[in-house]
Amino acid sequence: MITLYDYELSVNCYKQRMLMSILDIVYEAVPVDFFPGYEHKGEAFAEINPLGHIPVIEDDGYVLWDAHAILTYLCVRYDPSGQWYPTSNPQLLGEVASWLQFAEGTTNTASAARLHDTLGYDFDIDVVRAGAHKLFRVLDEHLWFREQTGRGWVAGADHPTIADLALFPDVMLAEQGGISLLDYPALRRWTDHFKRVPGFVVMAGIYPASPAQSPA
Ligand SMILES: N[C@@H](CCC(=O)N[C@@H](CS)C(=O)NCC(=O)O)C(=O)O
Repeated sequence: MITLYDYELSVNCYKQRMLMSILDIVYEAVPVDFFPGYEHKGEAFAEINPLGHIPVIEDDGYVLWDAHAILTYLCVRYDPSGQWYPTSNPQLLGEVASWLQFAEGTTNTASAARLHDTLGYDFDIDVVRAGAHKLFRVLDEHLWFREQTGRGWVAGADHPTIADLALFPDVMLAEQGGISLLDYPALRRWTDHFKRVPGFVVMAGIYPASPAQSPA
């Protein structure tokens, strides 16, 4: 059984909960008092992750940290379809890896702005918001071109991958960090699209797709 060291409001923990729901993986969540307790910065937690970050998983004694590393591990081990982390398609895999790296950027800008505004984290808010807008412009244009090819996902496949999953919460919750999505129509269409993935789960501030827009 997998254990997820988890904080309900963390985007990076949400990514793990989302993937485990999509892949139907049974897991136990161990809540970490991220705020206001800063448990992830304590000595006991340093035994689990010396960097003091969540998420961390433990799978039958195997401990792994780093949000995107965990996503790749879970896919390779538990996704028989090979869809979410497409190891058998080198070009698609390369694109997924590239967009996962891009998602580090959206986490360090858009989600940092959210941590600043909601939990009082000490970031230069103007810098992180500007950084998020720069990345969102790139992603919005990219997704617009993808739409023209009839493939509405981040990597060039007709199905979502962990690149979509890793970017989704940073985009979807950006407004909590004072970053409006008004100027990014393709981004908004893509978030609606992602909400219809079977197994999609919500977290505070993220709502399911509107039934009115669901296909008949
Ligand atoms: N790339 C890192 C980032 C994870 C991350 O930033 N996690 C946040 C919660 S969403 C965190 O633990 N922040 C604590 C801190 O940086 O002080 C990883 O995946 O381990």
